Amino acid sequence: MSETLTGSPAKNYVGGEWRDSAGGETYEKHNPWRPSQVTGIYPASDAEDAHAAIEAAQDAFPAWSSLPASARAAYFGKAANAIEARAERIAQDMTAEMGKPLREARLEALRAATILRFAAGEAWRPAGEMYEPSVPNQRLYTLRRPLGVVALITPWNFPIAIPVWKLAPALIYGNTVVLKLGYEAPRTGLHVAEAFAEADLPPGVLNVLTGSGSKVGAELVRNPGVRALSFTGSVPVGRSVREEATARDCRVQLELGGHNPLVVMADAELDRAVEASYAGAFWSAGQKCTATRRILVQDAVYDDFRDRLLARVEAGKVGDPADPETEVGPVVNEGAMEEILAAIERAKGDGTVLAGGGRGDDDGYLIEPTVFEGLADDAELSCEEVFGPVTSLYRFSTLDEGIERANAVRFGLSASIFTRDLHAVQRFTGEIGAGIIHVNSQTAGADVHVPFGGIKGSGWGPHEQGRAAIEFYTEVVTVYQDAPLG
Ligand code: UN1
Repeated sequence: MSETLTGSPAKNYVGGEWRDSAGGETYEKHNPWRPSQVTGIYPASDAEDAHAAIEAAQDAFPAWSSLPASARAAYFGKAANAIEARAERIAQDMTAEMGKPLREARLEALRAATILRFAAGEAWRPAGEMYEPSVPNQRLYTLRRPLGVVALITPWNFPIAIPVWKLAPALIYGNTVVLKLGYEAPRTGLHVAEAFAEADLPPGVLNVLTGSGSKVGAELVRNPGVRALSFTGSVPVGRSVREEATARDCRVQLELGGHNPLVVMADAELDRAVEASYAGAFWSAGQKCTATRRILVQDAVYDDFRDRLLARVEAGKVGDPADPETEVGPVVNEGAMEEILAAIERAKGDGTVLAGGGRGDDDGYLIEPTVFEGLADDAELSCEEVFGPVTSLYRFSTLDEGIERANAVRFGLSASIFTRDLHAVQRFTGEIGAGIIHVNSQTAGADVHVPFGGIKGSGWGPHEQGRAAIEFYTEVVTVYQDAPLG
């Protein structure tokens, strides 16, 4: 049996058992800060493992879906306690395997427990509606029913929050789950399986697989046993998932990329806007779909803002992600680093580098926090998502221009405005093309109890999280219930 740094089993969790992959294949995960360090060896699952997981989930569905929701919720309380009890280990593992700075990893581990507690509360909320009938002696109402087996394909960049924010509503509404973890962060997600195992969740209700999207993910997309599929990841993969799964009438939800603007008006509290820009662009090394990719600053304060942002970049703590002071750590792997550096090199031909622009460590996959200016709105970096610590400054004059240029991308996930002007806020919240809008706060971040999701090219299907999650994980049926005549 392979062991992780923390000594827990590194296996799939299927039908309530810890299993190696059917084919016995494994893969090694390395630490992006010190790449010679192996953080664990994990099952390289394939279609056979997906079949076994789907079958286990199908077998578990009748009993799980007929439990009262409050009985399902009882497992959530225990699993949330188990996650809290091991939160520091989860955070350490997350930092070691995918490089998220420890201070953010700690918050994310606790956020997972909060999501479970919120979802447990859903057990006591109405799951249908009564209507006035059109005829005598009738009850007319809707029921929300679980779908069956749902598959969750999750990314490495929020390796516990995203799996949990998908599985929590899926399970509480009575579905059973096959969860595929991000290839680059299996250990973090396996902690969730361990927490539910400790909570004595019935076997097969939650099945967790590690491995690649092309092998295990692809089978979840095509297998007719999967009734609904929620995917967070890249635009091209998301689109092909949508094509294939919708063609077989599988319900699909996609959370994809972003190209999120932060607009600074001349009356903004500049230091606050600088802080939010730094956090939005560089925390987690910019590897969030909600990261700040474009900072649009009104003429009158542009130079002042730029100086303050560059001073903040200079003062930022960059390096070892396991140091709790570190704000910016490495990117996830060598391939990602090469891609980001290549995009930076190309952008040097389109604009000026004000800060960073290169690799920050000989060994770790660290990229210096990088700020561009002078890029045209149609330059590659102004339109395409580069998933790393890279952001650009743009100068604008009127609010109309700021909104129009902020909207001039195909994505629409999150957006921020910094201003004291209520008129500007009303215009921005009414017109900006984004599913998540922040006023005087950074573009990233997501509370557990409100909808999360993009518009335009950033997503597909109902939003996630909060009460909104009920839309994806249940089907509505309408019941005309006439009383017997006699
Ligand atoms: C956040 O900003 O805290 O993959 C969440 C992503 C998004 C989640 C962002 N789906 O980056």
